[in-house]
Amino acid sequence: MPKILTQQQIDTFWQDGCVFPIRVMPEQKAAEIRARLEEFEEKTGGPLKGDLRHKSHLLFSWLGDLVREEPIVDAIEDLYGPNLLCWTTNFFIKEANNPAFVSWHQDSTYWGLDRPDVVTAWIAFTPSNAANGAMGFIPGTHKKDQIPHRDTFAKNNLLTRGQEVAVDVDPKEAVTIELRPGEMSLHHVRLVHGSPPNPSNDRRIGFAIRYIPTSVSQVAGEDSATLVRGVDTFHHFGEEPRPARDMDPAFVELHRKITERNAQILYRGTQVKSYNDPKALPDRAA
Ligand SMILES: O=C(O)CCC(=O)C(=O)O
Repeated sequence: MPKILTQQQIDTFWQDGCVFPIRVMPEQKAAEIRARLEEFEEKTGGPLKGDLRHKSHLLFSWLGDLVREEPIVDAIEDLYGPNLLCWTTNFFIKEANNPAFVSWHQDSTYWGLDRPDVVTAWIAFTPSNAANGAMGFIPGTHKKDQIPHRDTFAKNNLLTRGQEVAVDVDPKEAVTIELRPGEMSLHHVRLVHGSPPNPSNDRRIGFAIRYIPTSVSQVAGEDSATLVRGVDTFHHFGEEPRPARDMDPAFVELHRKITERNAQILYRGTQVKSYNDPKALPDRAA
């Protein structure tokens, strides 16, 4: 018996590789989360940058809470069972009237995980729609194997390497994921997806939480993850603690070490050494 998704939503996920919209919090709560983010950005002089966009659930207690939020984790359990890790999180922030975009890609390309049992909960903190650069996907592409990608390092691409699938994608086949604040979409790690720039007058803010069952392992280096439900009898990942307050110096240091190691996995084979490397754009996401 599923915990929160309907059987139809579960079937849609496995058939299309994506299911949406799923409300996981009231709009008001999403607005409060946005306000907390923007309060921090105001205090620190501008949009969240570099490694602060990654694994941010280790820096901010309200994101540490979010990755464990019951409706979100219930939905993941409906797809991948009761023992779950949050492998990473990434902010995808597109500023107003900004050329930042995400090329067509499969998430699995550089993540180094041993099998494609990974699902992203993409939570909208603002509306995300055709007018402000919402994500789109090509239904059914998650059933393909790993597709070759080319790295472009294109200036405005939000992906670490500006990677894109090395095959033609017909944009007419794409489905746009329209979300209200507080709704989420769930997408499979092999799904071909991407998003255009945001020409609107407000920011588009999404927070991607990557979940895996505890049996998945990392094959490209040492790695850590956050247990969000059940038990981890595999111990493939180092265990990450939960922050009790924002920007706790001990967590800031731990986060620095973890994201540096994580960047080495994602950027392996390139000249880039960390998310804060000048060769990596400061707003690069995943
Ligand atoms: O936020 C976007 O537009 C793209 C997000 C994405 O590629 C992802 O979450 O894997």
